[in-house]
Amino acid sequence: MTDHREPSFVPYRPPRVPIEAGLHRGRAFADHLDQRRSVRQFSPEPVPREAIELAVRAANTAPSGAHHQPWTFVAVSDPGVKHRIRLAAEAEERRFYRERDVPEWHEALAKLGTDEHKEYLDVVPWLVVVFAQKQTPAAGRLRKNYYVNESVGLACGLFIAALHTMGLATLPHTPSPMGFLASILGRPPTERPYILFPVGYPAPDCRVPDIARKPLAEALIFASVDEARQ
Ligand code: IYR
Repeated sequence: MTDHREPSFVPYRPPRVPIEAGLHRGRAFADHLDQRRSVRQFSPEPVPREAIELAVRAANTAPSGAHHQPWTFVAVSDPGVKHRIRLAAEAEERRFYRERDVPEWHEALAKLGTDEHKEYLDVVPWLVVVFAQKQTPAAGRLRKNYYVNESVGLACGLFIAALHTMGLATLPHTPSPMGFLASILGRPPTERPYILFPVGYPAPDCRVPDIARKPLAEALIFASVDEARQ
């Protein structure tokens, strides 16, 4: 027996933004995001819990497959838990940097100057670990989720943008494999670790790799009907 809920609709009347004002805002928003850099040197200065709540509120607005919102954000400030995460992440990273035979990958990372040392995992005031829910317990059963990677990725993008708006920095850190995060944080088997975000202010002497964004002309193509037909 299938349980189809009747769709229910409410009015949606966002304020109409005049085109010039919209472009002005769009430019300011793109310029603002263009100032963001991923950071690996953080200040130990505290960050209020509300900042984490606000960033996750923003993330939680992401569109998602069937509106299942298949994410869980786990925020950690306890120094003992952060340290356990650091030790486990560094163990995985040591294997990656020293033992994994993926020369092309290692070469691609050379410009970032990364290695297995992840001191920032101890230094930052918060670690936020995002989990992707393959399934979600609902009404006494496991509900299947759809487009989980896309949905959680969209939520993470909004999370990063919200942190940047608050003057906070982060880094999408993905030690591989990340199973240790599920056991340290006691997450159920329906969830898999997706990205580990250290969150804090950049250190006063923070430096970032000297790399540039690709030009818009490479990121955006206005396809013409003629080209599309060929
Ligand atoms: N997870 C490792 C390696 C790494 C992988 C990618 I792809 C990067 O863009 C950066 C680093 C680390 O954090 O060092």
